[in-house]
Amino acid sequence: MEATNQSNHAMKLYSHPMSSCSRRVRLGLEFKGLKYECINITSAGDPELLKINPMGYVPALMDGTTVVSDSFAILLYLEEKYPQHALLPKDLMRKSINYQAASIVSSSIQPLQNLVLVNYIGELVSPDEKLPWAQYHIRKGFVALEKLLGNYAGTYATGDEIYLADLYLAPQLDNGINRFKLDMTEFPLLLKLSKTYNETPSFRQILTETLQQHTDKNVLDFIKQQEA
Ligand SMILES: N[C@@H](CCC(=O)N[C@@H](CS)C(=O)NCC(=O)O)C(=O)O
Repeated sequence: MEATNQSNHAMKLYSHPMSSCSRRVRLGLEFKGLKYECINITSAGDPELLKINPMGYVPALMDGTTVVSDSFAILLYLEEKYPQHALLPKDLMRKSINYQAASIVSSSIQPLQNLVLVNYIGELVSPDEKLPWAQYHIRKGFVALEKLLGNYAGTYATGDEIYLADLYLAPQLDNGINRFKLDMTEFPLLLKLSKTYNETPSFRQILTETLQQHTDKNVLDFIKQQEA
C-alpha cells in the first residue's frame, strides 16, 4: 500500500548540492514520490544542522518529529515507512548484493574521497597527492563493484529495476568520472551503468544539477572554506 506524506507535512532534507550522500537520499525520495523541502546548507557548521546532526554532516532528514541522519539509515527508514517503489528486492541474494554495493560505496570509497580528507592529504603530504589519493581509493572500490555486479546487473546495477545499489552508485560514479577524472577503461559495466543513469530522467535531473556544481566557483569556495 502506498504511504504518502502529502496530507500532513512535507519532510525536510538537509542537503548540499555537491554531496553524493545527499544525492542518494534525494533519489530515494524521488523514486518513492515523496514531497520534501530541500534545505541547502551553505555555511560551515550551520547551527540548524548541528542541532539535528551533531556531526554536522549532510544528509539529515526530518519527517514530522522523526529525525534521521546518515544516508543508509535514512533510506532504510524511508523503505519501511513508505514501501512504494521498493528499494530492496525480495530475493535475499539480490538484496545482499544491494547492501554490499551500498556499503562498498559508503564505507570504502566515499569517506576516502571526501573533500575534507582529500584537502587534508593535500596539506599534510602535498597538493599534488590529492588527485592520486582520491583516484587510488575510488579505483579500488570500483574494481570490487565491477566484479560484484557482473553476475547480477541488467539495465541497472542488480537487475532491471532501480534499487538501493543504484542510488549509491549513480552519485559515486559521477564523482569518480566527473570530479576525480578516473580512467574508466577497465570498468565497462560501471561505465555502462553510468551512461544509463545519465539517460534516465530521475537520475539525470539530480546528476546534471550536480555537474554544474563541479565548476560553480561559489560552491567550490564553500567547500574550501568548510575544509579549512
Ligand atoms: N555516512 C554518512 C556520511 C555523510 C558525509 O560524509 N557527508 C558529507 C557530504 S557527502 C559531508 O557532510 N561532508 C562535510 C564534512 O565532511 O564536513 C552518510 O552516508 O550520510
